Amino acid sequence: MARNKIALIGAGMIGGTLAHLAAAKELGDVVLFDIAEGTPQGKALDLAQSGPVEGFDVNLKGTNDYADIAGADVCIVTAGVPRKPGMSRDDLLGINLKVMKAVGEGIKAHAPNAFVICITNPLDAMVWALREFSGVPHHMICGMAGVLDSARFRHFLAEEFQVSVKDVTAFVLGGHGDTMVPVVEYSTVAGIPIPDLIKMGWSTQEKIDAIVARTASGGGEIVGLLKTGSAFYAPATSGIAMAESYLKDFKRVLPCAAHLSGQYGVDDLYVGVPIVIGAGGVERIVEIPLDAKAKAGFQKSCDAVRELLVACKAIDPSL
Ligand code: TXD
Repeated sequence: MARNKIALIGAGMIGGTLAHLAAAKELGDVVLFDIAEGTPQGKALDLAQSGPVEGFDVNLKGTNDYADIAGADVCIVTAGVPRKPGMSRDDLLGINLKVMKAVGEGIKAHAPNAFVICITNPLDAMVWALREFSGVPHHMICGMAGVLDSARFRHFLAEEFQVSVKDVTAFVLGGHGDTMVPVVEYSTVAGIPIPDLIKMGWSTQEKIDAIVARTASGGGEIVGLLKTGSAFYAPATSGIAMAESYLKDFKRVLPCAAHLSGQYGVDDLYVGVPIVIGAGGVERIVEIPLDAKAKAGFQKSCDAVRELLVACKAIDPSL
């Protein structure tokens, strides 16, 4: 049986980390694509040379030619520019929308049957634009944001509760970052919801509220520290979890930006909801009942995403 083929469109900080994780986990052969000449080729060769030490047998190739992504099973897209201090994710829209057009055309021409995972920011708008430009079916594309936001939430909760991260689950909805909606009633330690943990004296409402706020601005906190770019280890790890669930038909239930066609009362919008990712791509949208507060937060998130789409259409009338 031929190995899976994973195409990474963008060989920057996240792209290089994606390649490293995909190779170390032997998810399949890796093609690193970028417009920067030398970067994908250099990173692919360097990673290949780590193979004998790490013990992985996969082929890694760097390229500036879209033809080399032909037949990819998965395409993970990080092409574009990241934030610098003082920039919002939305400030990236003008530049990265043009990048999504080029990437979408590359995927359409060479890997139309791939499962596409978009990471480029502003994520909720870029995944929609990439779908428009690439023409892939709605169930074969989603955006990585919620897995990262919930990972940040889970890390802070595990620290607060002094328990293993393995036993902390987090439920986030909505747009990436500032407008994300953590649903504390569905976030648990070993199945015990956070409100019950507060009643059990494990924490206080104030501390949990502060954790929610820190999670929502988690990306900006790292941009402020790094100064030269944004987070890349946790984003790459999150993208790989989604790719692995597709390639191995794990049917994981993960928060991702997916196409809604009426679920949550939302039609024709990509926004963060829990989905089931298996060999069929986005196999199911998980629709949970929301209380008034969560419903209001989710609606605010959807409104913010729709505003970004208006901005996209103003820039590119073909959308
Ligand atoms: O949760 C999330 N979705 C976010 C996403 C988490 C963190 C970062 N997020 C976004 O991912 C970030 O705001 C950026 O939009 C992307 C990629 O971030 P990264 O840190 O990897 O940026 P780099 O290191 O600048 O890499 C981007 C690469 C770089 O090598 C460019 O040469 C390349 O993209 N690039 C292109 N490749 C192909 N085609 C085109 N047109 C192109 N333009 C730039």
